[in-house]
Amino acid sequence: MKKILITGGAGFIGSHVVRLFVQQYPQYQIYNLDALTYAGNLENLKDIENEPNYHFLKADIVDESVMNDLFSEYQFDGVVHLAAESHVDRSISDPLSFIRTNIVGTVNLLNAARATWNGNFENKLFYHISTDEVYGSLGETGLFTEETPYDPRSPYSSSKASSDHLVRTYYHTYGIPVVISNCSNNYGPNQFPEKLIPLVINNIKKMKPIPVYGKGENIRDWLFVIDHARAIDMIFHKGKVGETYNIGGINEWTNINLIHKMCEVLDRKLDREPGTSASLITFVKDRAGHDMRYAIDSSKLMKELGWEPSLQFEEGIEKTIDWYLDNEEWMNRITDGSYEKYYKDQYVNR
Ligand code: NAD
Ligand code: TDX
Repeated sequence: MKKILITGGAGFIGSHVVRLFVQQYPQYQIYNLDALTYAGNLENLKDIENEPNYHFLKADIVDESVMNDLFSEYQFDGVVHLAAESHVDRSISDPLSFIRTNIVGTVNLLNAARATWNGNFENKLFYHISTDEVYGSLGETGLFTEETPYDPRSPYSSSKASSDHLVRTYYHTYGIPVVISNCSNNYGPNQFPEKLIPLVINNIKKMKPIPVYGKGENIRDWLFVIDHARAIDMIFHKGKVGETYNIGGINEWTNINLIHKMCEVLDRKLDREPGTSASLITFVKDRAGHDMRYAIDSSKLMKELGWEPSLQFEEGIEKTIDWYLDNEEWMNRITDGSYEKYYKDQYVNR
């Protein structure tokens, strides 16, 4: 029986990965390890929390001795590592917490796996989940491939790039079986409303200004979160040890076009006059060091493992908007006092 540790499983992407693994692999024991920071929310997993193969461990990956103890107690065979500080704007105001969790936390997990596996790597795997932001920023043309040199520009992306390098180092130096994937921007249910898409939905619903950084011309490549979770499943089971796989949506949008698209859908769904939501668009000071364009070439993953996105964006964004409109209580519970303080510091007081 396989024991799989999934870190960060109470967060946005992690909750979809935990659900998929718990439901698809009843023969595995799934351990969701999460510190439950502001971004972690066990409500995201309510529907599967009583499954016999699901277990929750509240722990902080920055705590070295706790990581060693947990590995030695549970003897995990596989790790899917998603726990991270994930928001670029927060990394600009507080870089050190990103260094701690994303770099030190990842090394703590690698060390604990190394000590526990003790040179016996049969059927063992350390799978590190990363981002396309490690590659830096693209001009008008071209795509990030697995060979694109790293050029991170924010404290967040530097901390993720550093963790990617360390994971590869543990493969080359200590022989730990590792695999890495770098994915583009995700969207879908359960995403914390500090990120663009849920923030726009929430603000339109409440008739609050929609803050657009700079001119809104920056481009992101959006992928539905369940298609990312499906890719993670495939890479975990069929990926080649030591390899890296890029995952993307083949779906580039300028921020301003994406926001206009969402305004149209929300005017229709909320029965408002066309143009009501767009009137909330407010251009604000640009993000420091704002990367211009991300776009991913996923052809390696498509050719070698047979992955492709299952959802067209038109359908994915409708589904996502419906989910947020149907789950008002979820949004109200997480946009509490600490969210309001973050929001004011970010958009009102700056
Ligand atoms: P998220 O912020 O929604 O969730 C992160 C989770 O990690 C939370 O549950 C949080 O409680 C937990 N966590 C944070 N610090 C921890 C610590 N010290 N110890 C234990 N748990 C801790 O993030 P997300 O958007 O779901 O991203 C998950 C992973 O995917 C991250 O590694 C991120 O870099 C990567 N990624 C995200 C995207 C995206 O678009 N969101 C795209 C590509 C890659
Ligand atoms: O209020 C906003 N206004 C705005 O114009 C916010 C929150 C964002 N933006 C812009 C900045 C970006 O160009 O929208 C774009 C998307 O911003 P985010 O949702 O913050 O995502 P991004 O910075 O692209 O990073 C995301 O994708 C890669 C995730 O947060 C990362 O964890 C992931 O690695």
